[in-house]
Amino acid sequence: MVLTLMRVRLFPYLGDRMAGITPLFDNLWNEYIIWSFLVGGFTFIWLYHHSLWYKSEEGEDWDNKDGIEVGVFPKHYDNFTLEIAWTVLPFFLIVYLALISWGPLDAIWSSAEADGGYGAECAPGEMSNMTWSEAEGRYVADCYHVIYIEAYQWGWNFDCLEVAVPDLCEVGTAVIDGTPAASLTLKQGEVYLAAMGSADVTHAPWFVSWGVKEDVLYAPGTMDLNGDGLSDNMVLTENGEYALSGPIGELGLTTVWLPADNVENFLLLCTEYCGDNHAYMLAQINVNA
Ligand SMILES: [Cu+2]
Repeated sequence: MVLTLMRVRLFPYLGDRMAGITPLFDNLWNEYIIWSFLVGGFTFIWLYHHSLWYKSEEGEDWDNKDGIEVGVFPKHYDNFTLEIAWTVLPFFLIVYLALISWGPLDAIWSSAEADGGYGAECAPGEMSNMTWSEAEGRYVADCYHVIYIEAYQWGWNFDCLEVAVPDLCEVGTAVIDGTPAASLTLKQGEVYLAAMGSADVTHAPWFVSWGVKEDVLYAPGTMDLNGDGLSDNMVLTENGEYALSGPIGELGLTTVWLPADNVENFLLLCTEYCGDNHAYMLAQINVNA
């Protein structure tokens, strides 16, 4: 409880600095840092105190109560209470840290069921109106937009699916360090659920600024077996837009929440080693106002 208060008081600004679902992770990070300082400080003060305190001066006649002798193992002391203490106390600390780590993990995992506090899928033209909920410690929204991301060796294809308003989602190309790459432009204050499939091996997009990563697995629907010139994961609707050809789970797609909270441009990198050009498998993400 004290630490929770410390965390809130000492690092209130850190929570807002990073984006998306990361305030949860920022708080966790801060708490880990505090514990690292406490445990590290205690250990090193103890170590240096004992190293400096329990030493004899040069030429001093010292009382060799440990019977220290070159080549002989020093006399062994045993303090059962101390041993129990330094076994049990760190054990409680580790259990406690494991428990608080559960919260953010749960926030990620719940995304697969699309129940992350962002309501239902937006109707055509409807806006997410994403806001920060102090009570829940996370972003909440009225609704979310579904987009599609296909990974391949070695690049990314984006599709805005039925998010027809160009402001809300636009796919293009960018030149990154002289190399052409795909770009995805989203709108600030909107929440997106990306359904993702790989055309070959496992990839993992890392939305660098948002601190969000998720695996993308091979999905058979990334191929064009029905010969309509499209990845089988998508169908052409009457409005001339593409839609997913089935429920996300049935297509074998993974999902990730993308809450676009700041106006910024940043890179999307692959973080699952996927072959020779893995390091150059990037894309540009733009968030416009
Ligand atoms: Cu990759």
